[in-house]
Amino acid sequence: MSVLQEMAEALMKGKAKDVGELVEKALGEGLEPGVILNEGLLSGMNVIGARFKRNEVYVPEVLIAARAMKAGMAILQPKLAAAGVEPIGIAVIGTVKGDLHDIGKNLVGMMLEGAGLKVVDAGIDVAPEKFIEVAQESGATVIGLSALLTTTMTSMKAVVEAVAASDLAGKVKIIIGGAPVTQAFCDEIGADGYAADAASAADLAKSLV
Ligand code: B1M
Repeated sequence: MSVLQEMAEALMKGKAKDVGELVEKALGEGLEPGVILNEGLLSGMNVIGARFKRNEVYVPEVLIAARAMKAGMAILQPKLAAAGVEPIGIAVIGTVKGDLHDIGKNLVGMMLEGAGLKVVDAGIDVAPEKFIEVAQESGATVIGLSALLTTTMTSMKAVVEAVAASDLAGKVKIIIGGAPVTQAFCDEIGADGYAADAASAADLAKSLV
């Protein structure tokens, strides 16, 4: 098995220490940082994402795989930057105003990172103007909104309207999700996309950037 296959396997099993060591080994073998990212780390994360969508693995497995991904990225990130490998996009994510639920939002953030985006986490209970401020500061190409309460879903509409009225209009795509959110609601408020789960959110963001 190649070092990259070993890395992908270790990531899928959530073996963070092994993933870190295998990234070091791959770099030692002279592999390009971009190749290590795409064919090692992201390849493993893509498999986890697909299995999660098919309900073959659950939230804990995704979280430990994401932790292993982070361990690998901690070593790889400076090499990627030095090699001029850019993230495919920048995503600001947050749970909307009035809503404190963050487990799903965090999972979405990890999957977006796993898909090759830089993720800026705006946190929970985030007001529309805060989303705009963080998106402007970070040069975001995607804003990801999470809501778990029927009462806070309406805050998503406020963000869509605030973005449309700002200088970000036409420059960022807004994606939404969370247990009570639906495609019909997405269409109603004019967001750019809805995803039912974290892996689908990563696919959606990739297709939009
Ligand atoms: Co809350 N809560 N909660 N809660 N809570 C729910 C959501 C609820 C359904 C429970 C129930 O009554 N059966 C209910 C909402 C009812 C409704 O409005 N329809 C509810 C309520 C009412 C409340 C309070 C109002 C309770 C109270 O105080 N009376 C209160 C509200 C506080 C507030 O936010 N202002 C409250 C508080 C809390 C805790 C603080 C105790 C805790 C949150 C802890 C935390 O997040 N750090 C909590 C929890 C844990 C839950 C449940 C049990 C679990 C939510 C969760 O984390 N799921 C939940 C009931 C349930 O779902 N069984 C419930 C796991 C997570 C991985 O899934 O977040 O759905 P989820 O994310 C998924 C997808 O939805 C999607 O991807 C994720 C992974 O696949 N997704 C996106 C999420 N965001 C996305 C964004 C995207 C794309 C996909 O694009 C950007």
